[in-house]
This record gives sequence, structure tokens and C-alpha cells, in this order.
Amino acid sequence: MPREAIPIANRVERLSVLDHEGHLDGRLEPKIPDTDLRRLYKTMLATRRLDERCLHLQRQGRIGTYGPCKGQEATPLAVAYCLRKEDWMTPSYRELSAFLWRGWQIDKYLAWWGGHEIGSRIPDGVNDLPICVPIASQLQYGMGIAWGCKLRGDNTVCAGFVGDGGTSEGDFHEALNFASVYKVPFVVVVQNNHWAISVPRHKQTASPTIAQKAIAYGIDALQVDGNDILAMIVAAREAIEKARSGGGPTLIEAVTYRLAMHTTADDPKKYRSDEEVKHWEARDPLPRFRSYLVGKKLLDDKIEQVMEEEIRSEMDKAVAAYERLRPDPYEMFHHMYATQTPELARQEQELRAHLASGAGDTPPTEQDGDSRAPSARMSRTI
Ligand SMILES: Cc1ncc(C[n+]2csc(CCOP(=O)(O)OP(=O)(O)O)c2C)c(N)n1
Ligand SMILES: [Mg+2]
Repeated sequence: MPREAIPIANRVERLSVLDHEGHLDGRLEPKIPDTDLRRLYKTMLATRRLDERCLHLQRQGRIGTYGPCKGQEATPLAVAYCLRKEDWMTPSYRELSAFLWRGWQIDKYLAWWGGHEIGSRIPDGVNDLPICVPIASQLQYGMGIAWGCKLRGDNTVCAGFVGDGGTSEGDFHEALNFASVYKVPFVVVVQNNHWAISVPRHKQTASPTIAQKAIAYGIDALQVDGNDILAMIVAAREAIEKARSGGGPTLIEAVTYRLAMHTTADDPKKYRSDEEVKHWEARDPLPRFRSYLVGKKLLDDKIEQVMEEEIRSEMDKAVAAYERLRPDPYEMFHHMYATQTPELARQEQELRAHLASGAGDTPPTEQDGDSRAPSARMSRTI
């Protein structure tokens, strides 16, 4: 009876196409039409600007707790770019660039952070699940959707997102196991942004990469520079097309960094150094993609200025539309169950009595100084 190494079929590769300064490894450059490259950059820029705007809106009391995505614009966008419209996406909560690409409405996105269920309503014709906060649970839904795609045989696939912290949840492992055994068209993208609130990546798991966790489930895996949109497009294209052609699931570990706080309820200075943040600011996905596009003569200051103006005007309109929304604050007591539970009925009565007592005054809105915005009173916990 020998004692010998067991050959393991799966291997884990690391991929990057642009270096930290945006220089290209030409051998790996994906084919992307010029118009798409410009649109991708504009969406990255819009994501950055909307993220900044959301921070301001939160500080002014116009939306509730907000979870920024600064520094993580490239990964979700690349995946969304490679999906077809009829494919599915099960996001977590830091995939804003993908939401914009997939056609989510900005006013509804703001409504979600304003605590209103109207923000969970995905536009007709967009096959996405809403923002999901119970960590990693979205992978179970994603796996189920992908299985449905396979059973229907309509050539659609699903991409699901999760954070590095989410890989410690049972849901992550159950979804991978099921996806692999049933060979479903599911692409799991781990946004490894190095932190799960204040828990660093090295305390999350002792395995040298997150990608290699896929090996135990018999799933192919790739570790990718998640701040390099070109590398992410190469990886996502491969994985999505493999899934579409019956090759089963893939795990992509996108190595990125959360440049801002976990949420506006968090102070990252308490647990990480300025040097670490500076190190990652030098790897910001936006300037890297920008310098690639400037090198290809697809972008210059003038073109970017026009983009900035268009983005600003679109955001102004969306913020105004959000602040005009007057969603029913009692909807939250009716949203979940067909028949309201006694406990929810009690809570609804409590809120009604509280607001009737005049305790529900709200801060002014951006548009109409002294009117009331019920949204400003609500918040989410993530
Ligand atoms: C099941 C569950 N447990 C705990 C929480 C509280 N919580 C919210 S975010 C978070 C950390 C998630 O870290 P990670 O998966 O790395 O995602 P990131 O926030 O870094 O994008 C935790 C523990 C939650 N939302 N759901
Ligand atoms: Mg994380």
C-alpha cells in the first residue's frame, strides 16, 4: 500500500493584464470595441461619482447608512460587461458599477439606501436579484438560478458576487459544492477587498489564496487582479462562456481593496494604517484604465470633461427624482409576508403612534428645503 501524492486536476492561476500604472501586457489584451472601452470608462467614472454623492447624501441625512464601493469599480463592471442581458446576476452590496451597466435606476438605488423597499424592485427585463445583505446567502439563490438555467436549457448563466468575509459562511461552501456536483452554469466572483469590516483577510482564512478553496469542490479557479478591468474581462469572459457551453462553474477571486470605510457607520482608522490605504490608492482601477485608454488615443481631458458633465447632470436628475419619491413608510410592515404577522402589526402600530406624536420630523431635502423626506428617517444595517 503506497503512500503517494494524489494528482489534483484543478490548478490555480493568477492573472493581470495592466500593471499598476496602466502599462499593458499586449499578449493578454482582450478584444474590446473602442466604443465599449469608452462606455466602460464612463461607467467606472459614474460609479465613482455616484459613490461620492452617496457619501454626501448620507452625511446630510438624505439617505441612511451607506456602504461605499470606492476602489472596487472594475470587478463588477467587467463581469456585467461579459454577461448577456438575459443572463442573471445575484449581487451582494458593492456592485454599483454592475448595477449601472445592467440598467438599474439611480433614484431606486438611492431609495434602497434610504431604507425603502421600492429600491429592491429591479427594472423589468433586468435579470438581477436585489442588493443582498445577509452575507453569502445570495450564492444559494445564484446557484439555484443557475440550476434553473440548466434545466430550462436556454443557454443563460448566472454570476454571483460575495466578499472575502463571505467565504467563511456555510452558504459559500454549500453553493460551490452543489454547483459543482450538478455542473450548473454559475460563476462565483469573490471580491477580496482585504477586509470584512475590521477583520483582515489573514484572519479570515489561513489558506494562501481564496481561489484555491474551489479545488476541494472540483471547480476551476482563477485569482485575478480585480483592479485591472482588462484582466477581469479576460477572466469573466472565459468563465461565462465555459458555463454557457456546459462546462460548469468557475470561482474567480478578484483581488481588490476597499478604499473607503465599510459603511458610514464605521471608522477604518481604528483598525488599518494610512500606509496600507496609500499602497492601494496607487493601484486604483480608474487611473490605470484611464492611462491605457489615453495610450490608445480613446480618451483625453476634453472627452473626460464631457463625460463628467453628462454624469453630473444625470445624477442631479436622479437625486431630484429620489427626493420626490414619497414611498409609504409603512410598506416595510407589509413587504415580506402575504399576511402580516402579529409582531409586525404591533410594530406598525407603534410607529404610527410615534409619528402621530410629531416625533417624525425630518431634515430638509436637497431640492425643497423645508419639505419632508420619509426616506431620510430610515436606514439599513449592513
Ligand atoms: C449572515 C450575516 N452575518 C453578519 C452580517 C454582518 N456583516 C455585514 S457586512 C459584514 C462583513 C462582510 O465582509 P465581506 O464579505 O468581506 O464583504 P465586504 O463588506 O468587505 O464587501 C458582516 C459580518 C451580515 N450582514 N450577514
Ligand atoms: Mg471584504
